[in-house]
Amino acid sequence: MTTTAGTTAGTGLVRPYGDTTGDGMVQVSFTLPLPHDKVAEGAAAQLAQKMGMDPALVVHAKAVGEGFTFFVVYGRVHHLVDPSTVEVVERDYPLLTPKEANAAVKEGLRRRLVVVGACIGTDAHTVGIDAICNIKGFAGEKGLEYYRELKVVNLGAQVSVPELVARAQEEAADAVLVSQVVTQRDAHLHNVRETVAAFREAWPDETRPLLVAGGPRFDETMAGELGVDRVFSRGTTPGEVASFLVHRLVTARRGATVGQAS
Ligand code: B12
Repeated sequence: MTTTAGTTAGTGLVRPYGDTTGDGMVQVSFTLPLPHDKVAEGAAAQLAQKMGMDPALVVHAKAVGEGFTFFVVYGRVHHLVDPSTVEVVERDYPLLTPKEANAAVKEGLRRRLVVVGACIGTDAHTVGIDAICNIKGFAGEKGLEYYRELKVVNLGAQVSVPELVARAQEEAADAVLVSQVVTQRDAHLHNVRETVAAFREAWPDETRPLLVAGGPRFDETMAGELGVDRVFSRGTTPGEVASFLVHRLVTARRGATVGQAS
């Protein structure tokens, strides 16, 4: 039984909706390596049916270059999803204002906290790392360069892993921020793994800079699998990153020292 809110009564299960609540309608888009004709449209509908859409209606088809067609298909799925089984990375540190972050670094570290950022590999998409690092910031928040107690070295685009290691060593970085936007052939995952391996080789675990990866198509639950300390994804704000760095590099470490001493 489906309630008007699109949830299945009492179970917490939900289904998507398009025209009327709980109707199961979804829209997907994809490209097939076929010239645009009726056969191609039929193939698109067949693919959507095999993906579980029934009925599946091709609502848009457009030739994109020779021998390829882009499709949008609208149709009904019958699947239910259970939000209670979804795994997410919840923020496990307090959000600090720049003033609070500066005060914590000043008191806890007694020197500026050094952050090196870069967009690595052949990736030239710097808008994301700039949104986090540059003073002008993102989403109404100032970037890390605004924080008086942070020294930010933003290396920009297409930085090689050896260059990143060398600069992190030279700057005695406390944290290194790696941005990856292009995901073709899983380049973002390969590049981050290469970075992790290089950092493990260059530093012993106890002194290795905190390694943070970010970009719109990362799955935040993948930090452990990739070997980084944290993954940030779409819509990250500079304040979240600053708060995380202060938490891991200052507050939590001080807490550990205090705890050990007592
Ligand atoms: C602008 C842009 C470009 C510009 C980049 C200019 C620049 N200086 O950055 C130019 C024109 C150069 C460009 C080129 C290309 N692009 Co482009 N580009 C885009 C576009 C339109 C916007 C990206 C962007 O700026 N987003 C805004 C920022 C603020 O968002 P963000 O990057 O997600 O960053 C946020 C978070 O992810 C996070 N974050 C990001 N990095 C980090 C790092 C850390 C440490 C942390 C904590 C957080 C964090 O914080 C940020 C703020 O919230 C996207 C499509 C789109 N709408 O997203 C395509 C897109 C990324 N580009 C794409 C492609 C394919 C290319 C090219 C290969 C095209 C070509 N054939 O030449 C080239 C590649 C060039 C190269 N060598 O990398 C594809 C990538 C597809 C894929 N599967 O990987 C996209 C998705 C477009 C598409 N739909 O096909 N591109």
